[in-house]
Amino acid sequence: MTLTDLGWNEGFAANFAPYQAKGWQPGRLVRGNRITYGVLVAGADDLIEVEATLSGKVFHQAEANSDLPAVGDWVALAVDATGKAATIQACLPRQSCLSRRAVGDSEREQVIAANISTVIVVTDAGADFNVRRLERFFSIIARSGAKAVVLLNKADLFSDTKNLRAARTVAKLQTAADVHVTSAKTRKGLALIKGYLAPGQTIAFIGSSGVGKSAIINRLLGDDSQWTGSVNEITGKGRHTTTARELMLLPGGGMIIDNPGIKEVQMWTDERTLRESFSDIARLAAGCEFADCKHGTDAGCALRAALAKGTLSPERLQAYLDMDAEIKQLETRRQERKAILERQGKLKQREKSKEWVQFGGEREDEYKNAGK
Ligand SMILES: Nc1nc2c(ncn2[C@@H]2O[C@H](COP(=O)(O)OP(=O)(O)OP(=O)(O)O)[C@@H](O)[C@H]2O)c(=O)[nH]1
Ligand SMILES: [Mg+2]
Ligand SMILES: [Zn+2]
Repeated sequence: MTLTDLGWNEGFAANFAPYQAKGWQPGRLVRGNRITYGVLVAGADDLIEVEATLSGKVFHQAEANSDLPAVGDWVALAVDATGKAATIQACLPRQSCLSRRAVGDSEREQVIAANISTVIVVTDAGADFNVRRLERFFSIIARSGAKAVVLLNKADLFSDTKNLRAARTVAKLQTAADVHVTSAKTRKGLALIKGYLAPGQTIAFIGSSGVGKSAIINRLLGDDSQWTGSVNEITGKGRHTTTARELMLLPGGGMIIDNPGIKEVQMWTDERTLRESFSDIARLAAGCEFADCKHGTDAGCALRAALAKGTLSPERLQAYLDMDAEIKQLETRRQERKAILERQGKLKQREKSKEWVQFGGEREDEYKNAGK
């Protein structure tokens, strides 16, 4: 396999040119924990994974968490003379990026995966099914630049009618999304996922914990032992919960990023993406008889007509009507965030240098040497 199989293209190559001149190597980040990172680079005859650390410069220049390298990023690596130690010297501009608000730190953006072509949201027709959550997912996916796909997994647990009804609801929520009914257990629908996996393409899987993201991925990886292995090997009970994000290359080409389940319903979003997620209704509302129609009891309301026809669901209409309140909330949060950032402004530099010492001061030297 080559860098092209990993998704390398002309755009990345153009941005890499100045780093090439420094003798650095391009690589794609496959896992990372902020201390060490796994990066795939071109070896003598195949891709090889090297362990890399972050250069002091990249760390210092990051103004937010989202500026730090994330899984899926293309980076410039300085490999030392031994060929073993590598430092990440720069992160190439992302061609797409899926991000949300960080858990427990609601005001900071967290990158879920970079440079992805497709985002697969896994849910089921049962208790996990939640229209509002799906709308949130659609809005962060719309902002990411990737294609949205929804899997109604665990189809074996529900009736065909129930699966199909859920699928239709999703299709109405987001007409641009592909919707499939799947079962990791019976393999139903799994062959369709391969259609999103051309060489160089990257799929990110997201969805609540326990919906079957890893089970589906294990099937695609051809690792059937993992199906029964969903029982925790150490305690012998419970299931294996994904704790780290990881990019995996599939034997037949294409890449998959598994993610820990998203437990937080509220995600980072902004007014623009929120409005975009309702653009179909906004267009419909343009057909209301009165320009200031409240879509309640007003005569000639196009939305109520659509509701009556069944082409618009009551949940989606309500979400649309709640949108202004939600935008107001977003604005309040944004202002709070600004105030916090300003207050922290003075402390920031001091904290950074403190953090950097904990990080390991020797890296600065590595960076300097590598840069020569
Ligand atoms: N019946 C049935 N069970 C499934 C299916 N897919 C997954 N499961 C089971 O659901 C449980 C959770 O599956 P995982 O693949 O670990 O879920 P996950 O989405 O990766 O969860 P996190 O890693 O916590 O985010 C496991 O016990 C699986 O065996 C399915 O299609 N049908
Ligand atoms: Mg998992
Ligand atoms: Zn109206």
